[in-house]
Amino acid sequence: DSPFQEHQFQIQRLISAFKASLTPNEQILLQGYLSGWKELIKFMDALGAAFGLISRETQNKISIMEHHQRGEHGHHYRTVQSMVTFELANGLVGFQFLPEDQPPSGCRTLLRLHRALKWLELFLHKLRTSKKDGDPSQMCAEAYREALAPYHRWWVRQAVALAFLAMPSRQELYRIVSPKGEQKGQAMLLAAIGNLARVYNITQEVYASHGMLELP
Ligand code: 1PZ
Repeated sequence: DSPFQEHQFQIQRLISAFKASLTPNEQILLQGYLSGWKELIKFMDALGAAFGLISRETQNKISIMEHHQRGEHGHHYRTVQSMVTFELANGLVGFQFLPEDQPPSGCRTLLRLHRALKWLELFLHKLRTSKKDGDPSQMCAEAYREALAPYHRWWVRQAVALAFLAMPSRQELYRIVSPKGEQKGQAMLLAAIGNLARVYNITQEVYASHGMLELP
């Protein structure tokens, strides 16, 4: 094994992280959730410099979550559910506006990652079911229009559109996902999508039940 291996994206680690984030009684452990996201940063870094902005923004959101986890009330940030309960009970969610004098809430920060997870689920599904001549740039853009664009400001949508143009070919993507060939890759993608979707759906229910799907 190469000594650099842990810096390289491995879809198996992505699958394991999101799988491990889900407890038997459907609590979502933030540690697993965030390590899944850290694996995704490696994926973006493998795609090249054009994805730097998106990768840094992802790291930003992860850092805010980790800041909460290290804080005085860190033990409340063990699961999505305990975080929501804690921030709701203490008026920390920020339903009206984004505070300027303190870090953004865990709830509104996780919501950004949560929406992006839907993008990923859609994109991976398109990639898995695509034909040999499928164009990943287009798959990205379609998934983006559906899952994320409605929440992004104009300049962000422009920047993201540019990044999509730099998307590698389908063949190259499959090579990153699975060096062992396309068939194996499709099976891995299916497993990844299944685990992402389960975590997404539970989070979505938690957020919906508290009217938290539109936090500023
Ligand atoms: C392969 C890479 C595909 C990327 C998919 C599309 C993601 C677009 C994310 C663009 C983020 C760059 C600019 C900053 C955007 C922020 O305004 C928003 C909203 O946060 P706020 O301003 O409200 O604090 N940030 C986000 O939406 C977080 C997005 C996280 C990055 C998602 C990456 C998708 C995972 C790709 C894995 C291959």
